[in-house]
Amino acid sequence: YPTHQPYRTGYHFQPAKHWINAFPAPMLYKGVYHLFYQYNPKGAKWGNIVWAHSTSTDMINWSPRGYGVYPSQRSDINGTWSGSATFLHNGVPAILYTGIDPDRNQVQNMAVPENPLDPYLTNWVKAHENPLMEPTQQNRINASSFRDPTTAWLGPDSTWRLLVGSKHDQKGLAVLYRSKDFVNWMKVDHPLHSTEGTGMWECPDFYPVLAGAGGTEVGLDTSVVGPNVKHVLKVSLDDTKHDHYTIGKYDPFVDVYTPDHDGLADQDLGMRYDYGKYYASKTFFDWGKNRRILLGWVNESSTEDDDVAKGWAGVHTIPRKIWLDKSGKQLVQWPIEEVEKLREKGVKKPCQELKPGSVHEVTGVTAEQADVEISFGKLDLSKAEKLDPSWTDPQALCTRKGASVRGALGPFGLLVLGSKCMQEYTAVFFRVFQGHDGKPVVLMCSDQSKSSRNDENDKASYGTFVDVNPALENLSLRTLIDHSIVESFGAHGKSVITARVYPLLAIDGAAHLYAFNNGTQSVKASRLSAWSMKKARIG
Ligand code: DQQ
Repeated sequence: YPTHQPYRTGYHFQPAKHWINAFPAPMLYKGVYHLFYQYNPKGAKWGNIVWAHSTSTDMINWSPRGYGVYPSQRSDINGTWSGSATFLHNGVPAILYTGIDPDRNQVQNMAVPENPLDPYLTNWVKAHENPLMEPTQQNRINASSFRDPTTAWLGPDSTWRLLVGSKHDQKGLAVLYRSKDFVNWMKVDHPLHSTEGTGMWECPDFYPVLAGAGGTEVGLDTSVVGPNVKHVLKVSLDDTKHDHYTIGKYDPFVDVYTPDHDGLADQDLGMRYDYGKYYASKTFFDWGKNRRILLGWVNESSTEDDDVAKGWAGVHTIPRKIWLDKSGKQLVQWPIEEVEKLREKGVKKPCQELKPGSVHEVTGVTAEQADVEISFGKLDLSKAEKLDPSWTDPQALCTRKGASVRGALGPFGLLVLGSKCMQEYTAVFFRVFQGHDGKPVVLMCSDQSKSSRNDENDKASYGTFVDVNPALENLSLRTLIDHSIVESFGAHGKSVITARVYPLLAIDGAAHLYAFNNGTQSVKASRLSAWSMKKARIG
């Protein structure tokens, strides 16, 4: 593989080479965090899937541990696909995962640690009862759409429950199973949830969140239920490659999950964790710090030929803490605090006015490997552009109104991975409109259209509306920049957009960072802090 690798990350996890996707069975065990990942040991395209394994004590620096689960028995001989870990009553984790059998059917298997005293969980032993769940004539399960078992949770009847992703025609399904002993699993007649027209549900995730008055960031173990608890159901839509979630009420006595919003629930795909490139995510409860952690996979936006040439594909986002917003209507995500240990040399700018049409370089940090926080002062909404009622699709709006299209209140934000003369840059910004009811509408965009002079890359723009009122509070943006990945958090993590970019000029120490305002109204950058980021150990 080429020695010149301008797109390899400095602090986002990726293995030394080859293809990765999805992070099954994350967990904290005996003080050690475990990261497994779907891995092709033979190349930079998907295939030959095994579980590679790395461990960490901070989820930022990782040590490779060989393979955790790999094809070795009849029920997984053609692949060991995604799955989850569950802590059993003895405190030892069991992994449930999808195996591809000799007939290429998808079946569910179990593996347990060979030595529970080993904090690194180096070797896994497969259950001789495998497969534990399989498609049969009676259960009418689609044998090529039956995968990715969730972490199991315990019901009030001391029985385990779990979900397996599936579909029936185009109806996405979260198939529900129950077991008393974790080995014998019975399919329940009704799925926990299903939605017409959504296609295959990969990597389902189902977990409780605390709905405290005023909001709380405390995470919950997967089996917790109670009056102050809501549940999140996330599914990864194979047809669109996006992770969608709903928040709702789960009744453990009848095993029914009801999403909160009324009306067209059946067609409503719910919200997204991330409005950029982000897929096959998974959460786990970190009992060490009482938080729920979200891990996600970000695929390349380059061509397959480019991936093969550079010898690798796929990176891991910085793990995010995830919790229920105080509105109770959406989740909030924030990079784990441990990433801040990588911050080194930093710059802090005092309150600065960004005049219409201005671009301000932020110097003094390594712009291709940085963490940036900027906050904009309260805005006078009487100056905002009116939102056309037909502009309901934020991604289409970001595509139509990119960073170079002048507005009134915005576009303002950051230009990252920019070249010296601005032939290349990725723009992450806000644009504020006045809605038809007079209320503010905040659009957040990540505009990749100028990110590289190489037009072979997918340079689609991404966007989302942000639930914040910038007349009443500052509008904040944090962006983690790492060579070819740009992770942006709007309004303290209410909206997240991740992008992959491949500049030709803004590499190898030649990347620049700017704050900009391309609106007709001045805005105040009330705070701007930026840090160079140290390299993490990510092998
Ligand atoms: N791909 C895996 C599946 C999962 C999907 C196979 C997510 O288990 O459904 O690598 O990328």
